[in-house]
Amino acid sequence: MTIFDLSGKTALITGSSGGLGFAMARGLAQAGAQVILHGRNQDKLHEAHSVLSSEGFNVLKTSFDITDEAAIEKALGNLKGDGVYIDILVNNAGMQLRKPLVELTRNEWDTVINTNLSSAFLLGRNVARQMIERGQGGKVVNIGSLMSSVARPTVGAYTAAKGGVRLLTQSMAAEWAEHGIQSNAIGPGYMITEMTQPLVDDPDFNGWITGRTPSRRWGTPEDLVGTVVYLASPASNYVNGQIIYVDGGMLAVL
Ligand code: GCO
Ligand code: CA
Repeated sequence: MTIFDLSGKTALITGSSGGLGFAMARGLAQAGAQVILHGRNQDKLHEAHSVLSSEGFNVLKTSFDITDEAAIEKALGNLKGDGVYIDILVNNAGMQLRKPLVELTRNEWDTVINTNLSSAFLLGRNVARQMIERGQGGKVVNIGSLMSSVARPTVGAYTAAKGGVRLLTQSMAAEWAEHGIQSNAIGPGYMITEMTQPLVDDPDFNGWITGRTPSRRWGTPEDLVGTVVYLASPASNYVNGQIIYVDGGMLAVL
C-alpha cells in the first residue's frame, strides 16, 4: 500500500471520453481507483468505457450536462442510489473558443465561463456536500491551464474562466479543508489534444511552442497522469489550494 495507492476509492473525471480526461482516468484506474467516466457524446463514452473495461479496470460511466444543476443533482443521486460515493472529483471538462474580445458575443462569453468555470463550482459544491455529510474527506482536482496565470490574444473568455478556476480552488480549500477535503488544481501547458490540434497543425504556432517551451516539445495527456494521481492520493493529504503547472517549464522561464 504505497501513499499513491487509490484502492477502494471512486473517482469521477468529467470530460473523460478522450484527451486529457481519458488519460487521467486511465492513470487513476491504474493506481487502483474505481473510475466513473463522463462525457456527452454517447459513442465516445461507450468506446472509452469498453477500452478501460477490456484493460481489466473497474469502470462506470455517466453522462450529464456539467452546466445544468438539475442534471448534476440527478446524476449524483443515481450514483448514490447505486451506493457509489465520489472520493475524488476531477473537474476536467471544458471548451476553448478563440476569438478577439471585441468580436465576442455575450452568449459566447457566457458559454465559455459556464462550461469551464461554473461547472467546477456546481459539481464541486454538490460533491463536497456529499463528502462533508459522509465525513470521510475527499479530493477535488480542478483542471486549470497555463491561462490560469497568463494570457495571450484571442482566448480571453477561456483565460478569465481558467483564472477563476485557480481562485475557486483556493476558495474550496478555504472552506473544505477542515472536512478533510484537499482541493487543488493542475495547470496543463500546451498539450496535444483535439482542442489544441488546430494549433499543432499551424506551423507558426507549432514553431513558437517548441521554441518557447524549455522542454522543446508539446505535452501529451500522459504527462498529466503522475500529477493527478499525486493530488488524488494520500501523498497530498497536507497540500491544499495549490495549482501545479505541468507545462514543460513554460511559465517558469522567459
Ligand atoms: C490556446 C490553447 C491553450 C491551451 C492550454 C494552455 O489557444 O492558447 O487552447 O489555452 O488549451 O489551456 O494551458
Ligand atoms: Ca487547457
